[in-house]
Amino acid sequence: MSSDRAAARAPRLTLVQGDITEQAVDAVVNAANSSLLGGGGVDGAIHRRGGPDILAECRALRASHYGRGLPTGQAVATTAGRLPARWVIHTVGPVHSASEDRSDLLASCHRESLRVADELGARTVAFPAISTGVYGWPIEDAARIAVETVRAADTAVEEVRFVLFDERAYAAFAARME
Ligand code: AR6
Repeated sequence: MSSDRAAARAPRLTLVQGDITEQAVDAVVNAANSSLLGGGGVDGAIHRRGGPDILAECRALRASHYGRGLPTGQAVATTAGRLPARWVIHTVGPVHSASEDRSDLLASCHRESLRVADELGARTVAFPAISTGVYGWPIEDAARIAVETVRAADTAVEEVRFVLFDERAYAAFAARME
């Protein structure tokens, strides 16, 4: 199937301006880094609000499966601690590069997160604007990749909620979803 056509089981896309740690969904996606051991932005907020259980599970995943860290573009789940969600799906976005096209890796974050969501049986999944903070990806381009990839996904997830922190990011995603 071509990527610009909606998949047979494509999820409903919704948009919220707000904080991803406040979303009552089955799974929230974390814009993590390869270490899985926390950071700033979304990652910092999820670990702060979710509490120490998430970090403990991340450490266990490092020890059992990802001794060298979670590769960019992949995704892995933990429980969600005190967040009003059941799971956190940690994915590692690419750092934006002016000299190299890393769009496939950003698309992969969305595809892999939905694949993990399907493994978990999650039906509602909240995504932040992966790579658009510390990792420097221009918001309009990130919105294009995120919306196209999720629309083309073959998944049992029923709702994908994009949660955008500020007005500009919200506007970029809203424009793409029209
Ligand atoms: N809810 C929703 N969106 C948020 C929140 C929040 N609570 N906080 C920030 N954003 P970033 P990245 C927005 O930097 O670019 C971390 O240190 C933010 O405005 O969180 O993928 C990790 O450990 C931006 O639009 O993720 C990695 O080292 C978007 O979320 C690195 O940053 C993503 O910003 C990952 O960088």
